[in-house]
Amino acid sequence: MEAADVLRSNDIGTMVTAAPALYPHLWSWDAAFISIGLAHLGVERAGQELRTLLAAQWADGMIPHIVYGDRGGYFPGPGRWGTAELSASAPQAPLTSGICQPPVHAIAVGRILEVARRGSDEDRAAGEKLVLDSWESLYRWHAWLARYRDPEGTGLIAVVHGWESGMDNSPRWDRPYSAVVPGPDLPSYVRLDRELVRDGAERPTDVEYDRYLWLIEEMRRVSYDPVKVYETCSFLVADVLVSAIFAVASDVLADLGDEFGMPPAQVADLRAWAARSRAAVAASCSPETGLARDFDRRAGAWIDVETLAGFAPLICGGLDADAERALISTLHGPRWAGHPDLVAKVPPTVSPDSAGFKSREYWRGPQWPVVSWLFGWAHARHGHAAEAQRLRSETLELVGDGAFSEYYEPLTGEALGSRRQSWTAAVILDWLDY
Ligand code: 2M8
Repeated sequence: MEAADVLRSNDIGTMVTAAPALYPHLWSWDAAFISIGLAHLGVERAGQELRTLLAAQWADGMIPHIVYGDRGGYFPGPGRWGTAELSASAPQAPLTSGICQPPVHAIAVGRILEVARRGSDEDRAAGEKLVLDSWESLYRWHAWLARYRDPEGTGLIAVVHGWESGMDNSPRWDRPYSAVVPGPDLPSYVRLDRELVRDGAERPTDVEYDRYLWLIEEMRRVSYDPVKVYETCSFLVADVLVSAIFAVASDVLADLGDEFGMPPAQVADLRAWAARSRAAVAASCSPETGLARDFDRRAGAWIDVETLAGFAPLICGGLDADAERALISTLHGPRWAGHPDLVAKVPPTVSPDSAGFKSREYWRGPQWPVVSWLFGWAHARHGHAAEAQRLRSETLELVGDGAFSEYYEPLTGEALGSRRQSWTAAVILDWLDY
């Protein structure tokens, strides 16, 4: 009931904001997870959430990472991006940011349909209508990623900003960000997040923020043209977790396409993208650690930083059975989710045994319930039922304080970041209704 209350109280009518104060707008991948939670309260409202997001899809196919509502309260706001003035592809309304986030949306549509089919006739009809109404938009979104973020057809999808990964300040990005040098003409700005999360150690640093804002300047200068962004942006990294999500979401979308009679040529595209990305994720694995790696396209080098993203092959499959079993054991073993110092056996974003581990700092160590759900969903899909159950019960334990926090301190279980974060409540609702 409390999880449902979080979603209802963050619902401003047209959208469920990602969090009440810190994130008072709609975020792309949050909206997908939120819609899964909403499905348990009513399939129609779940579909509406995705429709709000898809209504902001750019003409070229990109789904933007933020869709702004009409309240301010977040920096950077639409004025800082200037997408409506600068890009012919961006919508004039609603206003959006100029980058994207991980493509989890087809996963959400698939899950909503499952939930809908267990409900009333109206729920079932609403779930099926959502598939029919969203399929083409999602196909165009996947086509955009394949075309503009992997123009050489490697299978690894690139991000041009740490925000696009969703794991904004992960140590994965430290080296690529060290090559992002803000110019003296970076317009001044005032962070609002630091007013809302008082403990600075829980948020990215000011040095990091300067780089985040500088990348926006670079993109403004090429009017968000995706070809020029790819060519000129000083941050360009092939993201192995985004690629794994892209692969499995393409599988889900292709299966829905077959079932609902969508054009066979488009379904074939999705299957080809899925196969290519799955193979590329598997091929990225480090011979030493077995973990998948990002590739810094600007530096031309693999990023050998050990983080939770290294378990990307467990999201999309594609390893041989022995390698997959070994990776599962590592994820649930004593260096990661089974680390003896953790309060709950939920994977931290960085292992406590890693030099880069920071127990309170955002994507540098804390446990994120939403990421745990994603791994749990993938475990169930790939036949690892016991491990899926463990993630579910351990995450429910972690969030048992009822704060529905954005993230948790792994060594103490302390709630961190925003309270009443929508995607945390949403995945808990889904798990309670399994
Ligand atoms: C965080 O990112 C935003 C920028 O997009 C921020 O820090 O202001 C990340 O955790 C991201 O993954 C998430 O989608 C967003 C909203 O919850 O917050």
